[in-house]
Amino acid sequence: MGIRKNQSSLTASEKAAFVAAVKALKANGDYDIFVAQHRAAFMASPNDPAHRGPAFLPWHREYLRRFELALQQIDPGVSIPYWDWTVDRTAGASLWAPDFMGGNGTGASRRVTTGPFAFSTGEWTLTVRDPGDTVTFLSRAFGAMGALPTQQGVSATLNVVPYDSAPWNSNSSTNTSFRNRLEAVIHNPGHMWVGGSMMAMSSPNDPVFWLHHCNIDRLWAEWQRENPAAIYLPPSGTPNVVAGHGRDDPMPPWDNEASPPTPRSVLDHHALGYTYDDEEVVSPEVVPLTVGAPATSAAIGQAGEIDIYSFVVTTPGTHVIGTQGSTDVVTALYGPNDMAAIITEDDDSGPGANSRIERNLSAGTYYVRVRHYSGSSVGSYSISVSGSAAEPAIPSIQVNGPAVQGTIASANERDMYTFTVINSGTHTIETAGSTDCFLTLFGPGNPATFITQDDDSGPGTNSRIAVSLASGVYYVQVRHYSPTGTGPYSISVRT
Ligand SMILES: [Cu+2]
Repeated sequence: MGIRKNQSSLTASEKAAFVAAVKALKANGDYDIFVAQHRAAFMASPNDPAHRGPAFLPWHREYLRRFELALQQIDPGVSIPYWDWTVDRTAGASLWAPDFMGGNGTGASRRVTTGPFAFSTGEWTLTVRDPGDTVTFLSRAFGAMGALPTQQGVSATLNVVPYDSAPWNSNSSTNTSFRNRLEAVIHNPGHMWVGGSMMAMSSPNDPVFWLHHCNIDRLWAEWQRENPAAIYLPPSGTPNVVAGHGRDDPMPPWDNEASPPTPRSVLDHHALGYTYDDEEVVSPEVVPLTVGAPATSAAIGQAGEIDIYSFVVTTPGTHVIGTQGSTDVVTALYGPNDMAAIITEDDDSGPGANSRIERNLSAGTYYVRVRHYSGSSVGSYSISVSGSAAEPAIPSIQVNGPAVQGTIASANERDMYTFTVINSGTHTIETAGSTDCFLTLFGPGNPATFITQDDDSGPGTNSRIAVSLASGVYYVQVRHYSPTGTGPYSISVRT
């Protein structure tokens, strides 16, 4: 998972790598495509899919992530840094040094003449510009218009709930719309303080755009963490909401893709593949639950912790995900087969302060995220999943956990196990014992997707599969090599 760091903490080589990747993207033409997408969004006004509406945050999250992935095509070690303007508030900040963003503009034209993005380098010519704009060099005018947001202003913004409110545009009250407050009161002044190129519809021409928006995205992520029950608003189909801004609306300009991003699909930034360097430690392990099995005991061990579970539905039908105990936990359900696709969230539908989600679920793998209702509290709980239909329980194997004992008790028996890969990499699945076992591996996410099989690569007649696996849920089938053979064995998965 890529870590987005505070730009002030980057090493000289990290700064150089970011700058080099940005300039490579500029040189190959892709950078200007990003600039054009941002300009096109503005020019679609009043039907702008990206600004002055609820999707301001999701649209830019998707946009930044695509930009970051493009940078990583050039240098996999690069992530977008963020600019915390509540701390780095002057032209003297290292952000503006010649080894990073370069400095303020000079002269009447406010031309940037220092750093890697100065026009004089010959490598930073503005080719995508607003209509009528003929200026081909980067310009900045620090502080000429407006002031940078303060910590006080940011804190007041983070306290606003709900996410958004009618009329779902730039007129939404900044007391009842977190989005509009963050957009209008925090984000817009950042563009204005930098000035020059950052004032344009083509503002991504200034590379500091990405660092500015990265900080906006970080604040949204922080707000989401502090308000786990506050869902994205409004739902699709809400009257007078511009297309692309409803929760399940495909977001232009990506709406013609096979599975276009929606505001809902980008709500979990971890699922998109990145995190921020200031996030509290999140329990990294996905704990497999079995439908119909006894409850699993767990705890929110530290403030802000999120526990993640997975379970596999093989028999479609009504399922109940419930917590037990005296801790006020909030549970969110995701899937099928997509850790980022939220289905629903619940706080207190169960007994006491427990959560309870009852849903008709199709076959597939589901994920459950559990956190304390209060971001500052801890406590123990237990969690279980039950299904209305008799669900054949698939025992799970913990990666690097103890070997699981099994037996081929009758001719032609096939034992199925599941395991969850969190960190992609080489995994070794193998049997031990004196029974001639045969392994078949399936997944990820689908017990019908064949990966590989093995008979005797392990010691003796044991089977061993060593394979590089991406994160996800896998299924492994054990049978005897002989259709009539039986016998005990054990099975393990190790990295
Ligand atoms: Cu924008």
